Amino acid sequence: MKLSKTQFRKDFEQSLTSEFATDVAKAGITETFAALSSVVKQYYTQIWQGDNQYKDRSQKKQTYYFSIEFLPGKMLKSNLLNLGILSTVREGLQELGIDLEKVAQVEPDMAIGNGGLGRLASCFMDSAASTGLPVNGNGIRYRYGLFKQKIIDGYQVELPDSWLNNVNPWEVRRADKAIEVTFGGETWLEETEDGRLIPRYRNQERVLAVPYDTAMVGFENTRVNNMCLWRSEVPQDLDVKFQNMEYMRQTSMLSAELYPDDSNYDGRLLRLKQEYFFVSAGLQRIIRHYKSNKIAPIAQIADYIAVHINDTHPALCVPEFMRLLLDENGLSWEQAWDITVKVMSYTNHTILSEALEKWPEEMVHTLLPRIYQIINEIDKRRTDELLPHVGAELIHKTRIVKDGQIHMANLAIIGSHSTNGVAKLHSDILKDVELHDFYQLYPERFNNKTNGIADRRWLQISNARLSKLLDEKIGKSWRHDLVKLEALKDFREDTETLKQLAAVKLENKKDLAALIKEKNGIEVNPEAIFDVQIKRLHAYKRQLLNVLHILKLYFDIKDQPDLEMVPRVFIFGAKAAPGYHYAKAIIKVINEIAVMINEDAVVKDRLKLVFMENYNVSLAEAIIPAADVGEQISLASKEASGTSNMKFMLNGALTMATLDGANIEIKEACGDENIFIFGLTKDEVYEYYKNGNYNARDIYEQNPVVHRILNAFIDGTIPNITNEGPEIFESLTAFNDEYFLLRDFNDYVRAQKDLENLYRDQRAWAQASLMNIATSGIFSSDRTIRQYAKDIWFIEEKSEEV
Ligand code: Z15
Repeated sequence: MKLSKTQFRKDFEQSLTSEFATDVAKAGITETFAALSSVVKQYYTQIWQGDNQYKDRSQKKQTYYFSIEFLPGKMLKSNLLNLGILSTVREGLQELGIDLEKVAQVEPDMAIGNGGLGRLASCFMDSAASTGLPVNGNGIRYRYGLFKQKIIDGYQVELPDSWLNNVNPWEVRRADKAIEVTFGGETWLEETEDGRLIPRYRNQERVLAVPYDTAMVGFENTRVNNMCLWRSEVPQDLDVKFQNMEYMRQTSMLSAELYPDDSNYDGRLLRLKQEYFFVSAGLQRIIRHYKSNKIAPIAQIADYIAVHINDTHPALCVPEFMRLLLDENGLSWEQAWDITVKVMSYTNHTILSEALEKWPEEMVHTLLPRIYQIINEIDKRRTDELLPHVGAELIHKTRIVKDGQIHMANLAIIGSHSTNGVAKLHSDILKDVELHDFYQLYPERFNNKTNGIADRRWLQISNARLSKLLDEKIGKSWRHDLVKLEALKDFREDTETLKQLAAVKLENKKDLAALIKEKNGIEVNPEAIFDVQIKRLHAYKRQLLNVLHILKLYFDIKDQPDLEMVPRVFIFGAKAAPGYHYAKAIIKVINEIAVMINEDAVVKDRLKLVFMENYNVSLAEAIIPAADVGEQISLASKEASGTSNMKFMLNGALTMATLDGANIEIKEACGDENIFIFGLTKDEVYEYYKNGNYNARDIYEQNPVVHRILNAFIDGTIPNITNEGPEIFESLTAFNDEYFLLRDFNDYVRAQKDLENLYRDQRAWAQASLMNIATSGIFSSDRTIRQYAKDIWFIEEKSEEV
C-alpha cells in the first residue's frame, strides 16, 4: 500500500489520542504498541473487506486448512512487511523518537501451537496469502497458549502463557457468526414419510462456538485470507435448568488450554472434545457461508471448497461433513461420500507410534453418538465393497474400527482423496512401510509435499543484515521468488562478498552474544563456532547425542589442558512436554553440565554451553541468524521433515545432519561438500529392527571414550544429577539405547572433527555458507503451498491485474 511518513505519523498520533487519550510523550510502551497495531489493522481492513467481496463475487474454489495448532509468533512486523510499509513506519516512528524494535518486542508471541506442525501451519498461512492463494485457517483460540518455560535450579518449570491479558489487536470477534456444537446425549434414527432415516436427539450438551477472525495479509498484493479461531462459550438461550456454574466451567474449558505435547498423543476426553469442537464449528460455518452466498446447490460443494486435515487431530472432518450433508442437507449416503472424499485431503506428519491417535470406541460412542454411527457405517460399507476384490487380511489391517478403537489415521486416509508425507524420505516410508497396506489399496492417493518455510519471516524480517547484503549483490527479486537466491552462486569466488558474508554473521553473533549475556549471564566469544540445536526436547531428536559429544570435548581438554581447538559455543533451546519425564531429565543434565563446563577455569573460552530458556518463535528469530551450525541429528527415519533445518540453511549456517527427513533434500540441494553427514541410514536402522541385534552395552564396554562419558552420569563427575544421571545412564545401557546414540557416536565425532577443520579455513567456510544460502530457494513454503494448490486442492492464485 501507499503511505507517506507524514500520513503515518498523523494516523499514529491520532490513534494514541482516540484510543488512550494520550500522546507520544506520555504513552507507555504497551499503549504505543496498541495504538500502532490498531493503525496497522486499519490499514489492512479495507484490503481485507475488498478481498472478501472479491471472493464472494468470483466464487472461486477456496481451501480451509484445519489445524489444532497455529504458531504465528509476533505479527506486527510481518504485517508491516507484507503491507509494504515496514521502513516507512520504522522511520516515521524514529522521527517521533520511538524505536520500532522496542515496540515490536512487547507483543506477546501468539503461541497456540507446540512446534513444527503448528509453525508449518503458520508458514502456510503466510505463503498462501503471499502467493495469492485462497487458503483459510481453522483452529482453536486457546485462552492459554504453550506454557512459558523457566529454568530453576536446572529444572524446567512451566508457567501459564496468558497471552490475551491485553487485547489482541489483530483479532475480530464475530459474535453474529456464532455456531452451536453439541455433545453426548442419545440419538436414534426415525423413518420419515418418504422413507428416509433421520436422526433424533435427546439430552445433548450444547456449546456455543464464537469465531475470532485474524487477517492473513499477503506480501505486497491484495490478498487477505482469514485464520478463524473458535472460542467456546455457554449458549445464551440455554434452558435455566442447565444454567449453572459447572456447565459454564465445562464449556469454557474446551478452548482454555493447548495440550503441550508435540508428536505425542494424549488420549484424554477433553482433547477429543476440542477436536470435534473446532471441526464441527468450522465445517458448519463453511456450509452456512456456501448456502447464504447461494453459490450452487449443495451437491456441487466439492467444486467450491477443499478441506485439509492437518495431521489426524481434525480427522473427524470426515464423519462430521458426512453428517452435515446427510442429516442437515438431505443428500444420499453415496452422494455425500463421493463429495466428502473429493473435499478432504490429509497430511501425515509422523510415523512415531506414540503419536498415532486411536480413540476408544466407547469414548466416541458416548461423546459423539451420531458421529460414532457414521464412522461405523463408513467402515462397514467399505468392508462390504472391498471384500469381493481384496483379501480379508488387507481389509482388516486397514479398518477404521477395530480392537475397540477408532484409528484416526485410517479414517483420514479412507475419507480423503489425498494423503501426503512432508519430505521425500518420509513419504517413501509411508508408502513402503507404515501405510503400505493403504498404498496397495489406494496407490493414487499417495504423494509427497516437502515442507517449506516462510522466508519473509525467516530472512527478510529476522535477518535484516543478510537481506541487505543480498539486495546489494543480486538485486531484490529473491524477496518475491526465493529461488532467485541462486544468483549468489556467482559470488562463490568473490573474496569481497565472502568477507561481507562473514562480517554479517559476526555482527549477528555479537547481537546473540549480548542476548546470552543478558539472559544467562554467560560471556561468549563471538569468534567461536556457534553450534545450535533448537527444537522440542524429544528422545528421537537426540539432544543427548549432542551432549555426549560436548562431554567428549570437555574431557579432551581436561586430559590435555593445552589442547588447541576452535572455540565452540553450544546453544540449546527446547521445551519438554510437562509429563515427559525423560525429556525433563535431559534438560536438567544439560544445565548441570553447563555449570560444570562454564565454570571450569581450565576450559577458558574453548567451550561454552548455553541453554536458553523459553524457546519460542521470537527466540528462534534471534538465534538462527547468528548460527554457524544447525544440529539436525535425529535417528534416521524418525524426523518426518524438520523445518528449522531449512531456516538455518537460509541464514547461512552449515548443517550437521543425519540422513533423515528433509536433511536429505537439503544435502541434494547444497551439495555433499557443504553439509556434514553422519550416522545410520534409515535402511540400516530397519535392519537392526528386523534382526534385533543391537547391543548398546557392548559399545559401552568396548569403547573407552563412550565408557568414560557414560560413567560421568553416575560417578559424580557431573554434579547435582543424582536422580537424572542414573536414569539416562540406564536408558543407554540397560534399556539398550532405543535411538542408537552409541551406535552413531563415533561417526558423529568424526563429522564434528570435519566441521572444525573446515571452520579453520574461513574462506572455505564462507563459501560453504554462501552455497547453503544460494540453494535454499526450493525450501520456501511458497513452493510447498503452490504444490498443494495444484496437486491436491485444485485452487488458483488471484491475479493481481486490474
Ligand atoms: C509435530 O510438530 C510434528 C509431527 C506431529 O505428528 C506432531 Cl503431533 C507435531 C512435526 C514433525 O515432527 C516434524 O518432523 C515436521 O517437520 C513438522 O511436524 C511439520 O511437518
